[in-house]
Amino acid sequence: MPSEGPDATAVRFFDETEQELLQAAIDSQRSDWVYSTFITQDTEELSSAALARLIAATVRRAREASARFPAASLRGELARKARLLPLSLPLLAPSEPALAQELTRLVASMQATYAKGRHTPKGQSEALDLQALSRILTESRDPRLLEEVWTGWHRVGRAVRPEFQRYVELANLGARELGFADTGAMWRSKYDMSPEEFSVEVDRLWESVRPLYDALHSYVRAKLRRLYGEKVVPADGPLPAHLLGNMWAQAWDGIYPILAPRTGAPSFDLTKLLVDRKTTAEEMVRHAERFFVSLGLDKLPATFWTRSMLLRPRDREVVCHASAWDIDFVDDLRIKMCIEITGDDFTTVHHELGHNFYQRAYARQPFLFRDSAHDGFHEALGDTIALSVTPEYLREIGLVAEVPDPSQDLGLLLYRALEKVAFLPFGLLVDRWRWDVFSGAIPPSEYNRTWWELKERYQGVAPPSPRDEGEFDPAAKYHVPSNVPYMRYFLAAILQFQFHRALARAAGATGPLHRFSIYGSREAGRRIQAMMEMGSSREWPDALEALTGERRMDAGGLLDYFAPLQRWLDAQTRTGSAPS
Ligand code: X8Z
Ligand code: ZN
Repeated sequence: MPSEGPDATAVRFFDETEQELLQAAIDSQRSDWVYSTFITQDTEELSSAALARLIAATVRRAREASARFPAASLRGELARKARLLPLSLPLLAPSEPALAQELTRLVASMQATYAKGRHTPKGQSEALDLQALSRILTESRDPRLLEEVWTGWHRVGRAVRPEFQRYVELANLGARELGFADTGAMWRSKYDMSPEEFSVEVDRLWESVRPLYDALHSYVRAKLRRLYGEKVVPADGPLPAHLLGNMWAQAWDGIYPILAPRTGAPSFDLTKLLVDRKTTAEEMVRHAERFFVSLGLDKLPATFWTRSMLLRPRDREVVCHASAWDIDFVDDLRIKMCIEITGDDFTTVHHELGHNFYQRAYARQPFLFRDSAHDGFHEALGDTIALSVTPEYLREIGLVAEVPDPSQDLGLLLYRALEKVAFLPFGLLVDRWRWDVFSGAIPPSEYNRTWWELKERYQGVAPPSPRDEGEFDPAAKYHVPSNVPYMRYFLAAILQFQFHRALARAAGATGPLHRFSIYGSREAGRRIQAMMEMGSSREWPDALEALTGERRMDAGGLLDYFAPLQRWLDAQTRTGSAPS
């Protein structure tokens, strides 16, 4: 029998690798699902053990691949698999099993601490969870209560700090064993360019949207000053983080009623509509599913409806932060959410289903390509659909009786900007901070100071009162204790408008982008499907091109979308008048 050529050996090696990793990944997902929907000491232990096994298998296979098949010896699909293999998980662990187990236990424990976080505001008898505290941040206009609630939640970070510090050390050991400088460099290596180039790329994108952010920030300051007075809201410098209607000041639409323009405010409120109609959580998800189906995509499998967790259970601790799952990497799709009947969660439901439709579309790819083109694509897809939840669309599906007059567009645009434009610097700074933590540029003794330095530099926000190193405020944000990379959301915030503009044009839009919905457009659906089914089998510019015809990430879509708002904001600043 002739001996196998080098290519055939590599093909076989990667086939076996993918089989082994698929099985380990399914095991890990199942344990993680049970843990996330029922947090106990036992499920914490089982899920961290399963993750440790998956990481160990990945690390072993990645080492063997690089030893047996040097990069230059592989071409095409095999070369791409070899590149993606060590990048397939957001966490690498040292090959010493005791250390790997220690690391995955730390992550499960940090995540559990966050999930169980509660605070009892002064004068109240009940301990409130994050959702209840967040509701107070949007509804109360009492700066003292807002500060109390903000500070109370942020205590959750204190207990996480020592675990986080050890996690950084161990995760870095794992990343270094596979040849990365540190975990941050590993995260930055997933974008088909060098880690350094990626860092420059995100700065380029940020610079292009910064003037719009600055204009919004000035407008919001003027409105807040008028409400809270000059002593609470300073004339310049950062805005107080507890007054912006969100625990991390990452989106400001929660206080839209304070910030609405005097004329041109929308005459309907999606939360109120949903509540008035007694819409259930499941109906919200059905609405979202119908949108995807209108584009020509298949309905969700029946198991989605029996296996998903849509509501917070009363009798056990769960991870409420929304997520989407594909347990078997084929079609065991689920979401896990603690849905509240709000316009915000209506958007989040579309976001999560975007993940599920993407997952199913690439399920026919080899295991190592069952991922989005880059992680920003995964996060952008459902948000792109949510941009098409326009008043006209809501009328079409019978949720509103009448479409507001175009004179109210300004309010709608402002609302969207408070959600999307306000988010941009936050989306950027979380990993600017973590990259420096992983590289050692930020030592543990400066974790909190540097966090607030970045919050001030990028977002222009400050804590209600000075914070010291006894606190650990980064861990009051889900993705930090849970080891979820965050730059993906910054990229998604830009990409979703690039997608929306391209799809709107493909669907025949002529008017302003913010008025257009791709609902029912088969051409938009074809492009989305073409991009999604590629998975990560090609470099991301190919996937971007399949959907948009463009090969570069570009904030032009976002700037076009908000152009009417930007003109209005600029006019206010130019005339020096207080915002109307
Ligand atoms: O974490 C999420 C999703 C789950 S992938 C709900 N998002 C970021 C966040 O909540 O901070 C969506 C927008 C940003
Ligand atoms: Zn997401």
